[in-house]
Amino acid sequence: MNVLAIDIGGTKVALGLLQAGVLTERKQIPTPVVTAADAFADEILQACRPWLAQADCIGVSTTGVVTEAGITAINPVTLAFPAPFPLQTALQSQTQLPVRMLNDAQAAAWYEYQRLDGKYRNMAYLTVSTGIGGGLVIDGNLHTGAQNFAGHIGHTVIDRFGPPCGCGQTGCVEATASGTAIQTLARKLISPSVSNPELFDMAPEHTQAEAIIQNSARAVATLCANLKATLDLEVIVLGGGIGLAAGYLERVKQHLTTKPPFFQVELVAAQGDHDACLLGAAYLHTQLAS
Ligand code: BMX
Ligand code: ZN
Repeated sequence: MNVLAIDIGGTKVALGLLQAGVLTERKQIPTPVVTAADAFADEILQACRPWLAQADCIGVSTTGVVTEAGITAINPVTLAFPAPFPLQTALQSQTQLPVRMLNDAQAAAWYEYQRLDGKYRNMAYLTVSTGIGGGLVIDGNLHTGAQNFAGHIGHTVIDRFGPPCGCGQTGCVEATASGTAIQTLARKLISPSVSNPELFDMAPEHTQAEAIIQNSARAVATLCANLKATLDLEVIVLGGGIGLAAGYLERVKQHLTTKPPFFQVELVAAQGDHDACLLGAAYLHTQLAS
């Protein structure tokens, strides 16, 4: 079976064609800035038109909560869709192909769980990227909850005196530790034009750059400890542009070692690397029971 996989983020959309489970084509486009789902679907499909004829189905992973009505941002600052955004219906009617859609971190969690080959039954995938997202596998089942909201751990409050979050709360982990939060701090404290990759490059010789990254890693370690206490997980898989940046995982592990033993949990990098969510989108058709 050939799957057209689509991963929608706040700033970019990754597209891939998987043939017999292997990613044979991949490209990336900026997230279209349109308000109608039909126009959004059209722009995405234009970008992968040559692969479409070969696709038997479409799998979509997206930032935001996915319900039957469409996609709804929890943090509208990172995704400018009117909610609910009926993209699944739009893709279906423009292609006549079966379309499945899930939150990006939930899709990646299920993919990473399969890649762990049955070694664990209880795990979470945690993405530290534009936002902070999560997906949970409990007793071998993807846990999406009553409204598909389960796993939105970026919006658990870590510091009630912390920064305001786009979700409407104050002091969420996402507002403290995400790529967006890191960039905001770095631009305020170091230079108005510094990028996150530059910040990671300069960290070994720049105390303030290192402190900003450590501040994020410390918050993510606390999040991991909270997850361990809530769900008694065996492993947490870390992904996302920040999560996979050089030395980030090691910094989180270091902070986690300061927690009492029951709160510690194994931490590993996503095997799908930067494509965990894209591969998760394809897996919605091949591995996830409907
Ligand atoms: C936000 C939320 C989650 C998402 C997470 C990571 C929105 C638009 N998104 O917490 O649904 O999983 O960000 O998203 O509210 P990413 O775009 O950083 O990968
Ligand atoms: Zn929040």
